[in-house]
Amino acid sequence: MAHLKYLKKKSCPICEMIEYIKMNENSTPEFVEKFDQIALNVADVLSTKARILIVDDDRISLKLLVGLLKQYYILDQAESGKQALEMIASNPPDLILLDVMMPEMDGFQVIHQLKSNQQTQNIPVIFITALHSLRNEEAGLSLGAVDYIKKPFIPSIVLARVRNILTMVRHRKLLETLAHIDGLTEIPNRRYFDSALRREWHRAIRYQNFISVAIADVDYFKQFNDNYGHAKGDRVLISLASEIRRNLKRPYDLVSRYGGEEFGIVLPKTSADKAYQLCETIREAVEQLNIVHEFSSASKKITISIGGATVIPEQNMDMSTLVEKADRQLFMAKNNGRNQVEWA
Ligand code: GH3
Ligand code: MG
Ligand code: MG
Repeated sequence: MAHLKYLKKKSCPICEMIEYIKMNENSTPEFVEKFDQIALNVADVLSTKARILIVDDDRISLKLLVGLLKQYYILDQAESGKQALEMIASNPPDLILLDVMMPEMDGFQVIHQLKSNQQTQNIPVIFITALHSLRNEEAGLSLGAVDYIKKPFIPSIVLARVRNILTMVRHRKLLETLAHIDGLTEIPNRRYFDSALRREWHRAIRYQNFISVAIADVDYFKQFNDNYGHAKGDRVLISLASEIRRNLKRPYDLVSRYGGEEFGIVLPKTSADKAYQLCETIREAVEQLNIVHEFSSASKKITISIGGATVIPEQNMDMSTLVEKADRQLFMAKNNGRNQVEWA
């Protein structure tokens, strides 16, 4: 519960909203537990110290800024535009403080590159510069900088502006976090599945690794809902989500709520053999939950069917072909009698 105490100390509208919902719904423990989970994700965002990259070829000015900010933030430093771009690509910061006048590549060129790249275009940039003319300020802002601070700067003003912008960054991250969580099961949703799969797909192309995808679907779930009620069906989905998640051991393995009673699983760097075995373990684990389902023709318990597929993707391959393959295998698993895993 430490995260909840942490949240209470923060004045953040989203945290207040979560607290409000919790207070008003405290009659149902599941509901409170669900919001505790969301709060945990929110606390993760809030408790992570923001990272700032300071880019300046003038060591004195670099030192001044570091001295000012180091007790509040994690700082990276670059002394040229080129070095900054490399650091941003390998480890994107939350905010960039960018000098304009630098040899070889100036700050305007740096921001231009950042804004033309989808991976970096949303990182806020503040110019801190000795260029005082309105024309330069206008140029900096129109290139997409969020602020333009003139040297010699006033420390308290820099600190306040940095803090304001990082508050906005944090709110955006919170919204992104909340927008990626399925409301019922508390696991990532379909939107997150799509973006995670895209990321892993490109990584698999780059390093020529296996990537496996599986779709798990509850057997005769309509019958379950019709006979035991939708609320009980919802509780089954919550149990299944946490059971599948419990069986994924590696940090980059992912389970998400893919559709109504379907779960999408992404297993990067996993061969067909290993992925099949893991899904077989998951299928058994679900069976072992022993959730009674008298109306299932596959078993008298809740079971799942899983279809999966594995590839080492090529540059020109479309990621959706892998999901379609897994879907066809799921169809086969259903046709062959359900409560089984089929793999391609
Ligand atoms: P099959 O073995 O072929 O998959 O049969 P099925 O009955 O599971 O499949 P069908 O596609 O006919 O029905 C899926 C059911 O899943 C229908 C719907 O009531 C249920 N379902 C989908 N989303 C939810 C949900 O959020 N909560 C609950 N309780 N049920 C859901
Ligand atoms: Mg289905
Ligand atoms: Mg089903």
